[in-house]
Amino acid sequence: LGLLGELRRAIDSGELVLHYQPKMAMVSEEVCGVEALVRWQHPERGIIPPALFIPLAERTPLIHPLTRYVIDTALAQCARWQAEGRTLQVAVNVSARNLLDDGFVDDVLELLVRRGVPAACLELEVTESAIMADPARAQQILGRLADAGITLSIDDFGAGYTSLAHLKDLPIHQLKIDRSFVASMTTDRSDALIVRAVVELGHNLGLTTVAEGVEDEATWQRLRAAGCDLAQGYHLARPMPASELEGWYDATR
Ligand code: G
Ligand code: G
Ligand code: MN
Ligand code: NA
Repeated sequence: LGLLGELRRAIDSGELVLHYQPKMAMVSEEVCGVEALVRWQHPERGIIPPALFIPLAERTPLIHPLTRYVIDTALAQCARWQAEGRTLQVAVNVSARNLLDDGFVDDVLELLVRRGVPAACLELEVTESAIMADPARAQQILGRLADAGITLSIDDFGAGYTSLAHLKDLPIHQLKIDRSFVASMTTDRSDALIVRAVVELGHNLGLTTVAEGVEDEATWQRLRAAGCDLAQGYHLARPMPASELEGWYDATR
């Protein structure tokens, strides 16, 4: 049995666990939410990172129950945090194949109702390539999700090739600037210019801008000076299990 064959069982038996990485507002330094990142706690192979099994799952219908499981688990966690007075929006990564699935929107709305979580507490991150796979359809699906009150972000922005014509018409709220630009903005003048241009583009389109992969204080300062709204990265915190995230979050308040 290859990894893929084992994955179905792994989803059902709770071997997939979520780690959470915080996002912080750059001016107020308030933690506004977390990104859920899945890991596979394999009984024999140890922890398997998502890069090793998500691409496999994406080639099969297995990505549907997998994404549903991740959203449901993140929403259940969000509901617990809310009950404990921790106001954290949770972001989940969504694959192209999820967006093209007829049942996706209804599934997400049903999970929100079942977990009793307001739609505003959920963010979905979609890559540019997922949107460009079928822009008209993506626009329609994203429109239904946005109408329901879910926050929508374009992940890894700048790494793909969203045409600006599409970007203008997409019902999205945030641009997450790809970490390849962010990581080198203190050493590479072009990357610094690109980051500033994306922040400006985002703001001109009425979008919140998020820098991912912020690894040091110098990068944080540059981003803040550029007017970037939110930051995420090792400089703040690594992705952590829920219990660890709670300790970290409580210490920032
Ligand atoms: O956590 P890590 O940096 O190893 O994640 C590697 C990649 O896996 C990232 O591109 C991330 O977006 C993706 N990823 C992590 N969790 C999920 C998930 O639940 N669903 C999807 N589709 N991708 C995920
Ligand atoms: O593609 P996506 O943006 O969803 O990927 C998120 C991935 O980026 C996660 O796997 C996470 O572990 C990783 N990540 C988060 N912060 C940093 C960082 O500061 N530096 C690097 N190199 N990777 C990061
Ligand atoms: Mn992401
Ligand atoms: Na990203």
